[in-house]
Amino acid sequence: MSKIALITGITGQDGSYMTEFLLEKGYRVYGLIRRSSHEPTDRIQHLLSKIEILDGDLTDQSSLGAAVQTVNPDEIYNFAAQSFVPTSWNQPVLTADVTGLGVVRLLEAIHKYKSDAKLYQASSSEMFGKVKETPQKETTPFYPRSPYGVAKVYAHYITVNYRESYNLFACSGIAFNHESPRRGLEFVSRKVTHTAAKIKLGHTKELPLGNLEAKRDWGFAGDYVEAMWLMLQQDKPEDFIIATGQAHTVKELVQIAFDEVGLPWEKYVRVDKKLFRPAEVDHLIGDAAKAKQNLGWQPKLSFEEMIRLMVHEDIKSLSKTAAAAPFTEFRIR
Ligand code: NAP
Ligand code: G4F
Repeated sequence: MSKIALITGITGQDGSYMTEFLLEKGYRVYGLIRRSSHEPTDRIQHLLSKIEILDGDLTDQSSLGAAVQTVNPDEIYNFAAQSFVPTSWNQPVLTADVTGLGVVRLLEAIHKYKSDAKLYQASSSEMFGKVKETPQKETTPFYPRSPYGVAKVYAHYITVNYRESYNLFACSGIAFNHESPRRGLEFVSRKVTHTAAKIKLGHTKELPLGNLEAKRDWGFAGDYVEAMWLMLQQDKPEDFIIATGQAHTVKELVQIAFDEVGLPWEKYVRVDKKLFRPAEVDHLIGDAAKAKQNLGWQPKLSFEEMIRLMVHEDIKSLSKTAAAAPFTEFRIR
């Protein structure tokens, strides 16, 4: 019998990679999608005929209860969140509601309707914020630096609490930044690769950025979903760091992307103070020794390979779009 998985945030980056991963393993996959006035399924268009979609929202208790009852899942992957850190200063209450309280709503639904389902909660290295220890481990204390980070700390501890209170198989992956050609355009990796590709194709002339000195431990989303799945295949629920163990600055990211398009980055990058954050997370680097030892997991794609791949994919897709429908500037002229 096929296992059944319910994925929240299935339209996002991780949701799309996890769907592919689980379908390959023979799972029946259900995805929860919130109501939208437009079609949000571009990342999973190629998978729609193989999965089932339910309406639901992390801010709505009844829709989560109904989804868990309808699907009766063996495994639940909770990727849904307001996941962009700068937005969390503009919309702190919404971020707390979706990214924080949304998790207790989901835990309540599981506790009530399917208490033997296994839950993966998408915790974040952003919880370490102003870091207390380097590299960060499962035991490193949290010091979040954004409303998003604070909401994720709540989500993390409420997951631990439901595990300890009700014996749920609920665990968190404390994932460090992970990227891919499907990454949202607002995150720095994709902003850089997409804009470098646009500059190469002559569609734009500059790349405004914030703090070039911030360091992150960037991995590939396609590698990270395997670690998340492995966590739910263990005998007991535990939390794990998911990271590469290597950190790079935003400037290094820029240098690789512009090297891939064969252009000098200094000519195009403009530092814009408006893109600096009210409180920055300067340096994140994870120690994934526990995941390596207990799950037998390790990342495969290197940072440099991933950035070059992202640039390549951006050039490919931008060239296709341009060929299909010339840019407005063209048509006006
Ligand atoms: P993402 O691309 O931003 O996807 C977020 C998903 O959440 C989208 O499918 C979005 O739906 C959905 N969503 C937002 N608000 C919702 C609501 N109220 N109800 C239901 N669904 C809602 O994020 P990602 O990069 O895949 O990350 C997945 C998860 O891992 C997130 O929880 C994120 O915070 C966490 N995380 C990510 C990283 C990383 O580096 N990528 C690292 C650590 C932790 P729409 O398509 O309708 O917007
Ligand atoms: O790509 P970012 O926006 O990712 P950030 O803030 O680290 O958050 C991501 O990773 C977290 C895991 O630690 C996730 F939980 C979260 O959901 C999200 O996926 O920014 C990375 C760094 C920051 O230090 C930022 O200040 O890049 C710096 N940066 C410099 N210029 C910029 C820019 N970030 C963005 N988004 N845009 C810029 O122009």
